Amino acid sequence: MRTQVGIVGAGPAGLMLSHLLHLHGIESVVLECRSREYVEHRVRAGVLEQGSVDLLRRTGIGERLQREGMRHEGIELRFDGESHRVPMTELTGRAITVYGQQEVVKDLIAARLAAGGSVLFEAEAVRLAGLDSQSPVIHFRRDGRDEQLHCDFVAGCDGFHGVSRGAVPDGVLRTYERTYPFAWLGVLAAAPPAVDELVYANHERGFALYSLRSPEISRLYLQVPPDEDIAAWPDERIWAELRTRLETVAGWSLNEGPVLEKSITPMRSFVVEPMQWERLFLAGDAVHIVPPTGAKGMNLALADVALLGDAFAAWYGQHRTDLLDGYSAAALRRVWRAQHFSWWMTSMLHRLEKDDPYEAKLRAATLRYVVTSPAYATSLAENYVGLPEV
Ligand code: FAS
Ligand code: PHB
Repeated sequence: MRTQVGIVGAGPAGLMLSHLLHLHGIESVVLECRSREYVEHRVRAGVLEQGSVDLLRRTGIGERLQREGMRHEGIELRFDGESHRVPMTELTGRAITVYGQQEVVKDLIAARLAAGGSVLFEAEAVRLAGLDSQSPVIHFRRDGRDEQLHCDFVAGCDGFHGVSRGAVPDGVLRTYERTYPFAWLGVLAAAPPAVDELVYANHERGFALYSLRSPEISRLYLQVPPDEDIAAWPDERIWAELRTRLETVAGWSLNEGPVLEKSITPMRSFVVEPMQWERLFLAGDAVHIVPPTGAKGMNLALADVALLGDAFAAWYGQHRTDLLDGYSAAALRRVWRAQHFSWWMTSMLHRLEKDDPYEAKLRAATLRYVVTSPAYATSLAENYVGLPEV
């Protein structure tokens, strides 16, 4: 097989890149090791920044998003029995849209296939070769056979556990990492959300988040110890803990319902630099991870490939190399802004098992400052809705 850009991974990054290349008349093939069914039903992120919504709309993927996405103009911070709304749109003029990552993936797959795009499912990339040549090769396995995809460039969009990052020779990449002493237990429940906007709660027993997917589906999260076994959390225990951490304001209670899915996600901050090597370009979780507290993961992936799509268009259209050469530096400016914001939101809202008393006081002071200082609230808001340019 031969194409212009070989893409490993059919998550938001890989699919959006393939779509953007198509709009520029550039051929690509997406290799995805999982089935279409699997990737379209994998429950992950839920919040789109204004910039991501604008990108989906201006590239023709926004029709269902416009119909089913829920525009939110604020979030609530809940602590010490108080409830404080951060009026993000009032402060920034921008908003977020709640629309599940799996819906974005479904819309992108549908668009690619409708346009005759090549997305090969159950095709696992096993090795990238010739990255320092003008014709790299992606070795992959499909239907029990070894196959090769010859291309001009490789886009590594295969997430944290993919093969692309490992294809860069030792000594090239610098890794920056932080792991957190807690994880998130995520629940998808058939229960009408008892909130109009997302509620981030800081409780003495730990963090909780009340999000949503539709008027009928709630998405909730609980801070749990880092090595927690999901088997230790029967539904009753989950609901009891969510009630404890969220029902802290008078006259309000959450809505319970059948749990459709529950899983535990570890929390880490992770970046490798540079995000490119020779003819390999890395994007999304393949090259950076943020704790989901700031709802940045999927949005960063889309921002990376928006840059990469323009860079490939300049190379193929005008034989310009400057945007491709400058991809990593340009992407990393937004990556590090999102890394800081995600770390800051995580540190402000989570409690440690053996909380350092000084840290606990700093956290309380930060929360108090966010809800009393318009300047600090604006800082949170502009990062949360997404900075137009960094
Ligand atoms: P993805 O991981 O989405 O996609 C990579 C794709 O590559 C996958 O489909 C994988 O199957 C495929 N792949 C891997 N190796 C391959 C190989 N060798 N060959 C072919 N294909 C291969 N972000 C938020 O903002 N909010 C959240 O609440 C949130 N929750 C999350 C929960 C979980 C369990 C996880 C893992 C992540 C969560 N994230 C969240 C972050 C998540 O949304 C990512 O940021 C987003 O999926 C990044 O998109 P991609 O970079 O496309 O990577
Ligand atoms: C979600 O709805 O899945 C969600 C929302 C906000 C976050 C993380 C996850 O910070």
